[in-house]
Amino acid sequence: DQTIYLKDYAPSPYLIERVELDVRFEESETRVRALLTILPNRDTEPGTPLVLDGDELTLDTIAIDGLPLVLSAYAATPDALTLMEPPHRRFVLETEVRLTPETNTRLMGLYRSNGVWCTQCEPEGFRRITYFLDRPDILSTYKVTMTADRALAPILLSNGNPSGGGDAGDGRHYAVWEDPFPKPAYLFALVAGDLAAIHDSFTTASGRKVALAIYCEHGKQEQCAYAMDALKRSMAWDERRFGLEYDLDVFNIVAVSDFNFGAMENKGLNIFNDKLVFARPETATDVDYAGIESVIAHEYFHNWTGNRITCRDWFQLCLKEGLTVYRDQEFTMDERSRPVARIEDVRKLRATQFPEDGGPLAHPARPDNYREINNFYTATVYEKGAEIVRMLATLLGEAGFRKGMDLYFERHDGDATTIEAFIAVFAEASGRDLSQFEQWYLQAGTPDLEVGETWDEATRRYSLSFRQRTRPTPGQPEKAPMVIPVRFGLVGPNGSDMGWSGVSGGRVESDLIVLEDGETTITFEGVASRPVPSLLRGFSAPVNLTSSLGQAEKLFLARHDADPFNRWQALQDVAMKLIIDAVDGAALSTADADAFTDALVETLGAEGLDDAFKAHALTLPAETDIARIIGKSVDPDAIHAARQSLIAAISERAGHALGEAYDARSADTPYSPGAAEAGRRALRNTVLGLLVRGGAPGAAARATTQYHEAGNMTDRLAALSSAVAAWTGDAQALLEDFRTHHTADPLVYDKWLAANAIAPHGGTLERLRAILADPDFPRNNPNRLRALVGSFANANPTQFGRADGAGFRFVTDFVADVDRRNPNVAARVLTAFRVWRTYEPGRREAAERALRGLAEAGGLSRNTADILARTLD
Ligand code: BAL
Ligand code: ZN
Repeated sequence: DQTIYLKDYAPSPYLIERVELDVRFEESETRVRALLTILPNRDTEPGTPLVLDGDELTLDTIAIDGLPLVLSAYAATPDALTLMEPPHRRFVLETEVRLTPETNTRLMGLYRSNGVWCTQCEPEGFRRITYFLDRPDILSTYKVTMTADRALAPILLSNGNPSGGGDAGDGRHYAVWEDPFPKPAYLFALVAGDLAAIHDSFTTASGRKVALAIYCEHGKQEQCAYAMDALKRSMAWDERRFGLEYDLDVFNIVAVSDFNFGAMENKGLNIFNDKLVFARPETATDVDYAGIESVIAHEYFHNWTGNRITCRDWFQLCLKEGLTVYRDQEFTMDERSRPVARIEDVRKLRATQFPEDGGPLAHPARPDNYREINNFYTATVYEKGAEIVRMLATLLGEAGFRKGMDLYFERHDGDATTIEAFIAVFAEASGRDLSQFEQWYLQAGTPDLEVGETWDEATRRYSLSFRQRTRPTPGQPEKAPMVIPVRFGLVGPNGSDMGWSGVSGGRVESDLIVLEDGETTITFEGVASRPVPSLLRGFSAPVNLTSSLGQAEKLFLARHDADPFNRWQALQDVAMKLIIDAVDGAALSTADADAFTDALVETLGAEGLDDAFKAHALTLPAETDIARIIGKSVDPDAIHAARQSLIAAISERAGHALGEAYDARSADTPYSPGAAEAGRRALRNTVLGLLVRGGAPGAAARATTQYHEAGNMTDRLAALSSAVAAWTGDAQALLEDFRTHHTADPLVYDKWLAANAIAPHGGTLERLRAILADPDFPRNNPNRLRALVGSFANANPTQFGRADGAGFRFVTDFVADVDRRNPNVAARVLTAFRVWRTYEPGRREAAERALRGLAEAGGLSRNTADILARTLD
């Protein structure tokens, strides 16, 4: 068992103060010479061996302070370099290794993507480049010299600032980069290749001019303009909102086409998956533009939350990721619509994190053990981590939160630190005891929060009773009560919030109830009339709320709640109940269908709500979300049919209003990616989807027309998706047309792959098999693989969950194959099975058979074996 435990953390016996790397690129191999200035740590005994990490390395030469080592002084394997008895003083270790980036299909360490040398070091890729103490608490300054053929790699980039370069003879050249900020090895990066670029600059609040560049393959420069704009807005926002300025003379971004992550925050040299850089209206959708904006911001924000202050060990990953996601979410909210951004973040949380937290892969936001750290870049660490920071901001208020953040930077700049240290600065700055709050980082599982109410007409007394419970998760059978901030209002008969004259039974701070116990009853005195409670406004805590409110009260909130998030939530709740009742065999009543449709139509026509909000209001809960709420004996076909019949009922009743809304938003204005225009398109396309899936007369033809006439990818793809989702008579032809006319760009090819993959249609699997069997299919590119099989497994519940088990086998066969080349991609796709125990018995057995087959075949990577073992546990 190779489990690593948080409790075993100990400081490294040696430190590495300075790293000088000399990297020489050749066509078929790369030589890396490293000069490491090493010194023993404070309490290290003389004679303590020094063990440097390696991964598939071959040592060519080794010396200390210029003197070659005798064989007995060290041991070198591909995984480690051990110095038996290093000097008990500062010394320089010199090593040289040879790498073959051309054959590195894992995309960790140094590899080549489209001929460009690039790196990915987080979490443990640097050890694939040179022997090193590859742990985030080893902070070093770096000087990097790169030499390459001038024609093959005219661009040579690394972290920090450029500090020299020139001719190296024989058609070769070199460049030197120095990074003055001590950093962990996971933030190291280099790029060498023949790249084009766009350039710009940003002047910081204190007047320093920073040179900005985005590098990409030739011909793609114009597609980087939106990313550059997002970068400049991010830099300005971090100054405004958190007082954080950029600290180097240059900030470079490089777009590469083969990348495991979305992007990587290497100091001064962010490397991006190209799908999160390239955008133009003909190839990128509004969702792509928004994704680019948020990830550009996210990686930039890491410069302070992650790079200047980093993690002591990988258990603390949430320290940088949860906080940085919170920061990028806030950026999006400030740049776009706050309630719409909140709805989108919560939808993502429920689609990705809640199922994780409720299944076999559940883990605390700060785990206390792992077998493979690559498997902990999860929705829990990222999205729940952001929710935890958001709750902290809710509890402390904006000014209190900012005070804590300021103290965090003041106290910990330059540190590799912990979640405890993060919480401690907020406790100190606010004078509050946050020890119970810290449980959010330590305890896995989504709390269930049940609420009941009582109203005493005679005394005008209104009570809310809360009961919280967190179900057991792997390794945590018992759960403690959590601090749950519940933002709320008591909505009166006219739709406005009512006041009260007194409150007892718990902590209430203006519009915030703070729950701390397993059970709490709060009584409000002097309430004018029986209220409808609006609870968890803005989704103030990541919990599953169930209340005793009936459908009529929910529809009242949908119309009147002062909190737009809860207006949306109320509609979701009503739809969820109607669909689940239908799954349970209760036919949709005319009265229910009318009442729900009326509320939707009213929302559609409401003044003061933006189109993006209305688009979300008109989107029914996803089938996977319905399955999660049902929780057991799940039959994806029954859920699909029930959801489908509600769509049909809406489309039948509201066809006219929907058609008018569609036409009213059909003006052919030039494309702009701004929030208002994107919202208009989102609403129009949501309406189209309802009409097409609802079988409204003429709707299928309308989708076909929109597909052909679309002036941008957002509208074209939406039309295609509606046709495919409903499998209209034209669906097959439209898929063919898209393949023929729009897939020369690999990022658009991904859209075609995903459109095929998510078709809820019996022929889907066969089509996917044919696509994968094509010898030209790019089977090493993570984006292509995820678009095809990731989309299928995560976003096509009826076909992945086919009763005959063929969908499950398709995915496990794929995982077995891809795992040999890229364990990260394979392990990630396999996580789709986290729901397997929630299926009805037939599907459950089929899924288990597929998983056990994968286990029995053996030979899996540590990444995939870990996910598989936990999934089956
Ligand atoms: N640190 C890995 C990519 C990201 O979260 O920014
Ligand atoms: Zn991040």
